[in-house]
Amino acid sequence: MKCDVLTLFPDILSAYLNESILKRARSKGLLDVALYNFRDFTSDSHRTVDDMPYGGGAGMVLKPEPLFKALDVLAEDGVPRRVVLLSPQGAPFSQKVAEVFSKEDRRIVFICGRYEGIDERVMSRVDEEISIGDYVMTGGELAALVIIDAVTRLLPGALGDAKSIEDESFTWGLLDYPQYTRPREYCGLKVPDVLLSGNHKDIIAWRRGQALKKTLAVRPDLLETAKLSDEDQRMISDLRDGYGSK
Ligand code: 9D3
Repeated sequence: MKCDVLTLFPDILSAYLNESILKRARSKGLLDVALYNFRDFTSDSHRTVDDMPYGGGAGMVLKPEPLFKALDVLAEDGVPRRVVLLSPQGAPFSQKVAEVFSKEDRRIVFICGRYEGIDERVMSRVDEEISIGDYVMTGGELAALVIIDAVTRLLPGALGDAKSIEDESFTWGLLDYPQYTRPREYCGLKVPDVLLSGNHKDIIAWRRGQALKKTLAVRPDLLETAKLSDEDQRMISDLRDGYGSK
């Protein structure tokens, strides 16, 4: 993925982009992120980015000029771009949207809002508006990082690879089963015997059961859309009837 981020606080993003998986994806050339402070595209001596809302009301509104100017300067390189505004009014981000972005050939411009909002005329330059969930943050920077993070791990070669992606397609739409590592017993807490049995079929079945049970308990809504086998359906009915106590 190639992207540009327009923000008043580029340092918020650079810290996260310069660690771990994202750092490695960037050095491998899988992820290309350019950060721009749109205050640098103001033309007044005070470098003003916001102003009072027409019609009155609390808070400040981001002025259109710095964002228009930033988009104009980016466009000078002639590279096609998809412009995404991060805002609480946006369509919900999801794993599906992450997959779409991971396959996008254009550069993606992420515009991060702040303050109470953005002058609506900026929408004339925006292709889509995206939200990361129904809660109010102080700006779009964390949303940009959430999206870049979720997309990056889908880029071929960005993760340790193959196996974990393969497991994902099997459990898609369900919550994860519990994981254990050494030691076999810690503070009196034991690893379930089945995981030490060496019986691969039993382990697969146990994990599937645990994933279904966890999903039923915490996110029953996910069971409406998950791909479930007849065996899964039977297990869920049993769990609903109160079998399989733990
Ligand atoms: C819904 C609140 N708005 C009512 C006047 C004002 C407002 C508050 C906070 C407008 C923007 C913001 C900053 N939030 C984002 O820029 C944002 C966001 C979010 O707050 N929640 C979920 N996803 C996103 S993406 C960008």
